[in-house]
Formats: sequence, structure tokens, C-alpha cells
Amino acid sequence: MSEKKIALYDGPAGGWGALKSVAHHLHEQGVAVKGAKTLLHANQTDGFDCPGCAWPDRDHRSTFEFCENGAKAVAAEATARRATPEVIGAKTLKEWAEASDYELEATGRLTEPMVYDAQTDRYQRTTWDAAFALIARELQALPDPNQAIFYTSGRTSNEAAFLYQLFVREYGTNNFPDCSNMCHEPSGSALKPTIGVGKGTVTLADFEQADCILVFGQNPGTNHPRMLGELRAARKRGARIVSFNPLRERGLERFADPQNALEMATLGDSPISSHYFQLKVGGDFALLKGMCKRVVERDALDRDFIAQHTAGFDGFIAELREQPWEPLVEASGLTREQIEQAADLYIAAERSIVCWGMGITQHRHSVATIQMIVNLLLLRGNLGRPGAGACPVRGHSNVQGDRTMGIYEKPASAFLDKLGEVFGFEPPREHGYDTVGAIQAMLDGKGKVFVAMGGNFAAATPDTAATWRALRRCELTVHITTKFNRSHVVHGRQALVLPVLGRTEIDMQATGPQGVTVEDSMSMVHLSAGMNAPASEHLLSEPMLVARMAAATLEHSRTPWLALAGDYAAIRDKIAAVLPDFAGFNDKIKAPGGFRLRNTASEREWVTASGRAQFSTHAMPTDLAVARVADRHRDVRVFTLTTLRSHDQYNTTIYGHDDRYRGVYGHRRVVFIHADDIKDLGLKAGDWVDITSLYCADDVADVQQRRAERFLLVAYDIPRGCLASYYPETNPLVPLESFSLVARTPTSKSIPVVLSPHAGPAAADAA
Ligand SMILES: Nc1nc2c(c(=O)[nH]1)N[C@H]1C(S)=C(S)[C@@H](COP(=O)(O)OP(=O)(O)OC[C@H]3O[C@@H](n4cnc5c(=O)[nH]c(N)nc54)[C@H](O)[C@@H]3O)O[C@H]1N2
Ligand SMILES: Nc1nc2c(c(=O)[nH]1)N[C@H]1C(S)=C(S)[C@@H](COP(=O)(O)OP(=O)(O)OC[C@H]3O[C@@H](n4cnc5c(=O)[nH]c(N)nc54)[C@H](O)[C@@H]3O)O[C@H]1N2
Ligand SMILES: [Mo]
Repeated sequence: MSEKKIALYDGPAGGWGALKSVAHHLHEQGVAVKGAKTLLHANQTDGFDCPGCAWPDRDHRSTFEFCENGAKAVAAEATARRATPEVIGAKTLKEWAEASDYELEATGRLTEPMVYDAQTDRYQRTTWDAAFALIARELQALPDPNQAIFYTSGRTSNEAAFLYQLFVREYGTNNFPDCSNMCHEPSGSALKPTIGVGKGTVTLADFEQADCILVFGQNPGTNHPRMLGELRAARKRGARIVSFNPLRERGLERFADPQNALEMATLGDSPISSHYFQLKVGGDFALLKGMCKRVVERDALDRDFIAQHTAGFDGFIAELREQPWEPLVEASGLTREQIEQAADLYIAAERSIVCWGMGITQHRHSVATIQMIVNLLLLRGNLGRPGAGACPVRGHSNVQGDRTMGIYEKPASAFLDKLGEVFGFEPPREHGYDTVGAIQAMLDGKGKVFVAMGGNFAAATPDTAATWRALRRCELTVHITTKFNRSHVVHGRQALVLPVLGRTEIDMQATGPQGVTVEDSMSMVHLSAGMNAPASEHLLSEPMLVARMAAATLEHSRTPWLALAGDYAAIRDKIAAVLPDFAGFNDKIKAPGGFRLRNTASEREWVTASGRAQFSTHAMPTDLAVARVADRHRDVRVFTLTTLRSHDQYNTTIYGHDDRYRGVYGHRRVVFIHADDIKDLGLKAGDWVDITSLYCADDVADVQQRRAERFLLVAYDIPRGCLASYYPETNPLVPLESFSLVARTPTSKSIPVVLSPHAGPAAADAA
């Protein structure tokens, strides 16, 4: 671990620091040579899709596109370390429970299937046949298939996801919680009824033509580094880049492109944002409504578009005119002049794109906020024409594709009809559990078998204490995974850990080496093929694992499971038979870079109830948890805590303990806070505090308390009253009952909390 220090970083994002960091991580993972060779195949026409993020590749370049955090994701998978049954079995699970998330994953790639042995409290080696027999026995023993829950994380390929949802539906349930429930679910929920597609409408070509790109609640310098290349190019052309973020994020300010020889040699860099608005955490709805108000007041409307393509305009502007400015100013944390300035930048542009990330989605009113983004776009006809549109920037590299493949707890009946017809069975119709619902069901004893296709449910989900109780109540927990993580340590009465191939590895089946497909954030579907030798000879591919699990469990299935898993082209033919947009799938992916799925909104065809793009009217929310808690606790200072990613992690996978751009080294338990707020608390930067979250439902008098201990106070450029800290360490503070309306996404970006000095020896130790 690096030396612990807090030291302001004043360089650009990217640059030599990024190259140095990659060299360090490759070395750490023991993959200096193989890793470097592997990196050169990331996002190449004949290579694998980078497991880092869902940002699209520019026409699958023939030259290697450098990305620091993509490189770390690849290095983490291509690591030389091996978590054999001997390594994992050397400790009891009670002992493993003491290890950090970092230490768990640092054991390396899992090599063989393992089963939990309650007698010794250890995982031990098992065979694949025994593992599938155990799963089959437990699933068949359940009196109701709805007692089984099947989670998916977003790295799973289309082929694996399609087989997985088919298996689960033939088994008899729609219980498909997935990482999307905690991520961009509100984007889909907001977009589908308003513009007819639950996805973004733009492509990279639009980024070349936009005059104004608005970036809300997103930190691309860390989470989508390749996006900085597009933003930088746009800025160089003279486009305006307008950022809305409570924190000043270095990646949104300045960037030195490692691709650019001159910038690297001269230590030069390029500005990214032309304008930066540091609004309050959760202030976006008010800000966006204010921007819409200004657009209407200035009469800067595309009246032809509104008349021809939209519905609900009159109701929307009538309510908007009634909306006083004062509450908008108060809730946004910006001045009226700033809100007007932001709107004027938007008005001045001929073509605008709005991008957003988790800073928008993980709030109580996220769906309304995203619909306010849609309103803003509709007012000026910024949908369905070049250089304009909506751009929710997805997280996991195939999270969008998994949904397209049917990983959804509320499937459309047309999809189920077709699935049943193609495979000759009657799919279940009842909607299933999402992530919050699944935790609740396990807590209530209604969910008894938990199967996870990737991910780290125990660490990624809200309300850690409740989630762990839920998982521990299960009869059986099954994790299909590449690395050892928290979810394997917090297990059911019986437990299996089943290791699979990663994307960078050669996937050899009966008919030869196989490629899989993924869909990026801009609906481009393309092939991905690994080139490294598998981490162990015992690994199964995800499609083969699902096929064998299905063949063992479903005695009357007519699906040729093993034949499908022996030839992924055959799976793709079935996908094409079920999903009309995939007609000719196997031919289409032969084109370098693949093909784009049809996006009706980008053609100005509106597949909505009214047949038009829909304005949505939303009043200012009055039911905010922070306000409710502050009202009941007038004697203490209630802060709004937002939880985010450091530069050295991939969700729950912790690569290291530095957050270079925010000046944090060797620490993860930090809380960013305004210097004046530290003073008001009678504390100083460098002091240790405990964080207590307070939560009360609308109609309940009880205030629930949750606690996470020992965080270092870091003075930071963040609005007063707002705090930021890293996830997953802060997940114990997120109440299970607190989620966004409609989408049910945990509100991990607006948690009411109070701070208190940490007493006890740990503070001294850690400092
Ligand atoms: N290297 C790396 N890449 C990743 C990931 C990773 O962990 N590591 N995760 C992947 C996944 S699954 C996802 S979903 C994406 C996540 O990518 P992001 O959406 O960038 O995720 P966060 O780090 O949660 O950061 C959200 C940003 O929102 C800001 N923010 C916080 N609260 C608010 C608010 O109320 N309003 C506004 N306007 N801004 C706010 C924060 O300051 C931060 O800059 O990245 C993907 N890519
Ligand atoms: N407080 C708070 N909580 C959050 C968030 C937040 O911003 N704040 N963000 C939320 C978001 S946006 C998301 S997407 C979720 C993420 O939730 P998850 O998707 O469940 O979590 P990850 O950390 O991405 O999962 C990492 C694990 O995936 C496994 N894995 C990696 N590659 C593969 C593979 O190729 N195959 C298989 N089978 N397994 C693999 C490894 O075991 C690794 O440990 O967390 C959410 N939780
Ligand atoms: Mo995500």
C-alpha cells in the first residue's frame, strides 16, 4: 500500500500519472509482459471487449486506445495469482470474514469449483457434476420456483445472459434482480414512457457534431476515461462542455491525452469543461426545472418540433409558469443567475447532448429528474437529429445487453410469448423480485436459493447488515465468478463458488474457439474473443456453466442445452428467433465493429402511449428524507452524504488505496467535507469521525439509525452541508427502504447523516 497522505493534486487527468499507474498495476498482478500484450487486444476488431466500462469504441480502432482504468480491469482479470482450493481452504470463513475486500480479491483467479463444508467452516474442492447435482436437488426441492432468486451483474455476455434467462424461466420464475436495479434503472424507467426507448439516443458521431455537451453527475476521468477523448475533441472544435457536479472533478477540468505524443512530451494538457456548476447534492431536479423555465421564459423553443412530435406541452409549461424561482434556487444550491447562465449556454447551442451518470440516478426522485432532462431536450427539439440527444452513460460493459437479452424482473408479454413459442414452454408471467425486493424476500424467508451470475451482491447492495442477514438465511447460495469476494464469505447454509472464464481468455468448445457479443452504451453490438490461455484448465465458460446447470435441473426441457453451449452461433440464431432486432445476427457481427440496434427515438418515431414524445410535469418534491430527518433533529447538523467511486476501484473490486485526482493516498475510509463545516463541528481536517445515517419513512415516527465507524475528515471543494465518501464502505448506511420512486434504485447518493468524533484506539492505529 502506498504511503498514507492527503495531498491536493494539481495536474491534469490522464498524462504520465496514468501510464505510471498502469505499469504499477501490471507489475502488482505479475503480468507485466502477458498483460501488456493482452492490453493491445482490448477493443480491437479481432480482440476482446474491454471489461472496464460500457463507453463505445471509436470504430474498433486498428490502433490501441490507451485507457488507464481499462488497463487495470484487464490486469485484474489477467493476474498471475491463483486462488486455488488450497489457498481459499487454508482459512475458515470466520477467518476470511476478517479480511478486507481488497485482500479477498487479491487472492487471484479462482481455479476449481468449491463447496462449503460446515464441519470445518471452510470451502473445499468439489467436482462440477457434484456442484450441479446439489443445485438441481435444491431447486427441485423448492415447493415454488419463486423461492429461487437469480442475480446478474453486467459483465455477462449476451449469449450467457440469454441462456441464463431461458433456464430461469423454464425453471419457472422471473426473479431477476440485477446490478442495473442499483444503477441506470431510473434512466430506463424515465425514458421508455417519454421517448419510447429505455436507452440513450446518441452515437459517437453525434459527439462530433454537438455544440454543447452537458454532463450531469458523472466522473468520466475515472469511470469512463475514453469519454474524455470525445469531450476533449469537442472542446477543441469550440463546443461547450458544461459540467454539473457538487465536487470539482479533475477529469472534468483538465486532461492530458496519453494518445497525444505532443501533450505527453510537453506535459501539456487540454481543458475539458468550459463551464462548471457546483450544485448541491440532489440539486439537479430543481436546477433542470429552472433551466426549462428559463428556456420557456426566453421563448427559445422549437415550436415546429413541439407541435409535430410531442404531447403534454401545454400542461407542462402551465405548471412551469406557476413554479416560483425561490425554491428552485434553494434546492439547487446555485443562484438564479447561475441557473439562467446554464440555460443560456444550452439555448445558445444549435445541437446539444445531455449525458448523465450515477449522480442523477441514485436519488429518491431520479426518474422525475431524468424526465426533466427529457423535457429540456424536447423544448428545443434536441432529440432525433444529428449532434443532439440523450446519453445515459452506462456502467458495466454489457449491462445494457443483459437487459436486451431478457434479464428483467418485469418482462414484456410479447417477449415471453415469443420465448415460449421458440422453445416450446409456458414462461411464468408473474413479475419477479428486483434487487431490493430480493433482499426483502430473503429476509422474510420467501427467498431460499440465491444464484449469482457474477457481481458481488453482499458488498454492492444497500443496508449491508440487512443484506448479510438475508443471504445467511438462504438454504443455498451459488456464485458464478472469476475472483473470490465478500459474497462468498457471507453465505447460505450450503454454498458453492463456481469459477468461470473471463473475457480475455480463449473459450474453446466442441465446435472450436468461441466469441461472445456485447452491447455498449450506444446500442452497438459486437463480437469479443479472448486470446489468453484460461486461468485454469477446470474453468467453464458462462454459457456452458448455465447449460450444464439447466440440463441437470430441468428434467423435461426440450432445449438442446449442451449443443447450444457447444456452438455460440447456435445461441445467436435462437436470440435472432426471439428478438426481431437481431434478425441476421450471425451475419451482422461479421462486420468490424458490429452493428447498431434500431433506436426508434433517434429516428423520431415515438413508441409511446400517445405515439408522441411526452413532456412530463413534476412538482418540486416535498418528501425528501434529509429534510424529514432535519425537521425531527433540530439539535444536530444533518448532512447529505453521496457515495462514489475512487480512481482505484471497479465497483466492489478495490485495486488499490489511492484516489489520485482527489489527492487521497493510502486511504479509503475518508469523508470529503467543506472546510467551514469541519470548523462548525469543532473538528479539524485529519480528525476521525463516525457516520450515523438517520432515516424515517413518511408516515412513521421512528427514526432508524445505521452506523459506519472511523472515517478521516478531508477538507474539500464541495458545497456546504454535503459530504462524499466511497462505496462500498458506506453501504451499511443506505437504508433498504429508501429507493427511487418507480425504479426502486437505492438512494445511495443522498443519505441523511450526522458526524461524531470517533473515540477509541482504532483512530490512533489507523492514523
Ligand atoms: N474505473 C472504473 N470504471 C467504472 C466503474 C468503477 O467502479 N471503476 N464502475 C462502472 C459502473 S457500474 C458505473 S454505473 C459507472 C459509474 O460512473 P459514475 O456515474 O461516474 O459514478 P460515481 O463514481 O458514482 O460518480 C458519480 C459522480 O456524480 C457526482 N455526484 C454525486 N452526487 C451528485 C448529485 O447529487 N448530483 C450531481 N449532479 N452529481 C453528483 C460525484 O461527484 C461523481 O463525480 O462507471 C463504470 N465504470
Ligand atoms: N453505495 C453505493 N452502492 C452502489 C453504487 C454506488 O454508487 N454507491 N453503485 C451501484 C452500481 S452502479 C452497480 S453497477 C453495482 C455493482 O454491483 P455488482 O455488479 O454486483 O458488483 P461488482 O463489484 O461490479 O462485481 C465484481 C465481481 O464480479 C465478478 N466478476 C468479474 N468479472 C466476471 C466475469 O467475467 N464473470 C463472472 N461470472 N464474474 C465476474 C468478480 O467476482 C468480482 O468480484 O453496485 C451498486 N452499489
Ligand atoms: Mo453501475
